[in-house]
Amino acid sequence: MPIARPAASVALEGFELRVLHLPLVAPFTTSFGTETVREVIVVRALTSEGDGWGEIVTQADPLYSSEYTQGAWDVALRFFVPALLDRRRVAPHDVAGALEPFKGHRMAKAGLELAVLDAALRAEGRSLAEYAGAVRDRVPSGVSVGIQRDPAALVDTVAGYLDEGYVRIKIKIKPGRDVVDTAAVRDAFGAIPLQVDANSAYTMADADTLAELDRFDLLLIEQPLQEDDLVDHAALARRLKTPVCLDESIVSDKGAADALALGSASVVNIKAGRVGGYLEAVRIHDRCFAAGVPVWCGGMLETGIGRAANAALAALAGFTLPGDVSASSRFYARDIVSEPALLEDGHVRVPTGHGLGIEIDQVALDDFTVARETLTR
Ligand code: NPG
Repeated sequence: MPIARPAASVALEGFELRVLHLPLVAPFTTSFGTETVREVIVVRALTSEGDGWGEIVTQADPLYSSEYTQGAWDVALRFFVPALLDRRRVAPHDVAGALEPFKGHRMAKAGLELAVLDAALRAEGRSLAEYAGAVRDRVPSGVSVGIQRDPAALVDTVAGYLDEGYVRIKIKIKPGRDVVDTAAVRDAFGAIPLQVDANSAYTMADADTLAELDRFDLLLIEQPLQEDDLVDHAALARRLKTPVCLDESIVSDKGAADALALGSASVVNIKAGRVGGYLEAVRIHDRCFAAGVPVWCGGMLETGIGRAANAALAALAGFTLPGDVSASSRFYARDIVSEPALLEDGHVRVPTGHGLGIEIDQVALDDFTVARETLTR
């Protein structure tokens, strides 16, 4: 459903950007590398109506996408923040248009838009969930499990998450660690809801191996091929029984429309950062919902800021598959919000407070800050 009542504008006074280094509770390994510290940019919009918070979900290195933290920092401070401060008043739905002349850098745009959205909704006394049209007050919580030392270690790790109550397991795969890892988890845990994520580690030359995964009755296989391989994904989707889900390939609503028209995906992972913001994410949801295509909310190891926003997004009607919306403790021993997301009976609560419904833990924020810059009008 399109957003029923847009948020009013706020008078922008400035933006504060910080780079944070948050230690992870355990290393997180994907087909593109291992992270032990989450480097992330936190945005604070300073407005006459009050502050708003956002998060730029880039990683330190451009391995998941072409975006990376120093690039986002530079483009945000050099181009995006000045372009927004040029306008005296800005509403959340104006942000994308104001930044549209600048190509790409969707994660940076999304983080700035989120901060404006939070400020505007707080000023109005509305929650993000209410604004976006949420239909649930809690969302089922899936967990993304990185590649482990060996399949036995993977089984141990998955057992721990199942004990905690996660309702869906996603395992990362890469060539050589696909069929064996998936078989190990299926053998150990039977018919649990299970899916795999390749983070674009394969080509069509691997189609036979990927077809072997069909026997595991997976919910889906996520992003097997390269970001720009929509036609190959369509060919692979015809070949596999396992539903193909796209992540990296979908960077806009238009891209989602193209992928659906081509048959490149029968499920879509929606990440607000990847598509340039929560408003574009809602548009993709609406398109998929109208087309009967299931969507789920992806994760980018968000802090409590983005995690709260993701829980609100995942509460829309079309999010029919559990998302990577896990408890904060999945990644962090200490978060930067005063009430980090908890796992309760396999679910995460949708925040009801105004805006994102979070309170920043200012001490934690300062402790994790490694760089800071403020631009004002
Ligand atoms: O639960 O936040 C989470 C992590 C989910 O696996 C996850 N994210 O490819 O989807 C991904 C992956 C990722 C994380 C990608 C960080 C890029 C950066």
